[in-house]
Amino acid sequence: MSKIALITGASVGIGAATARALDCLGYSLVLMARRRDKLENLAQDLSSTPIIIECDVTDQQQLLSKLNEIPVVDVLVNNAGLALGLESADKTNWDHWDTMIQTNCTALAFLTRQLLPGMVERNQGHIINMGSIAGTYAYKGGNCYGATKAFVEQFSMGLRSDLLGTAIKVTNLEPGLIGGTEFSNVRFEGDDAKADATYQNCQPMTAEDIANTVAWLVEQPPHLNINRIEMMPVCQAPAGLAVDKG
Ligand code: 8X3
Repeated sequence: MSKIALITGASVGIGAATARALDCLGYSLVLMARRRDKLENLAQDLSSTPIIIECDVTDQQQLLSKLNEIPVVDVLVNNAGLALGLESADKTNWDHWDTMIQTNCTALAFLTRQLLPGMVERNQGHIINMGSIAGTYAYKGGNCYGATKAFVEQFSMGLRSDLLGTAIKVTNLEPGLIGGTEFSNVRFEGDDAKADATYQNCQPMTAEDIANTVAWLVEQPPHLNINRIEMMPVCQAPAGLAVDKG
């Protein structure tokens, strides 16, 4: 019987690419996202029919009502997340911060909390959390987004601690700059010029680069847990601390 992977934020970007990659490995998929039409389009590309769960991960009541549609999950890819804005912390829009905290932290923890008891009972599972290099390295305007991803990193390591003694794996995957997805368009609220400028004169990673890494992760032998993977394109590096001499 094929293994089952649940991917949140599966409609586009890393989520959709991960669905394709795990489909190639023979996984049965549970695809969760708000936009059913995009999930249905994605389903056309897959070799087996996925379970489609139209759900806003930040809506806990809605999510609870969908839990009975979710079968026993072997791999949970907590991918749903977003960055909003790049303003300085003193000028930022509070709603942006609130939405990032609700989506990147609260929803991720909530869904994990729902599925974890079953994984522990079966002594089987792999939780792959989508972190970010922004959780480790601060950059201007990264403020709350980076903090949410630091939460994801520490949450992942906390899960590792709690799950010691079980066969359940936890990995925090921490990508840097990725092009060709909605990420920057969402961050800049549809300002395509700003989004495009992010990738000018550099070659960012692709959603497929990250999906291939997820596929590699789930292929590792049972005794091996990859705690964290940090990924950047060659054109990106942690460029050191800033000093204001003005
Ligand atoms: C986003 C990574 O480098 O675009 O998670 O800030 S970066």
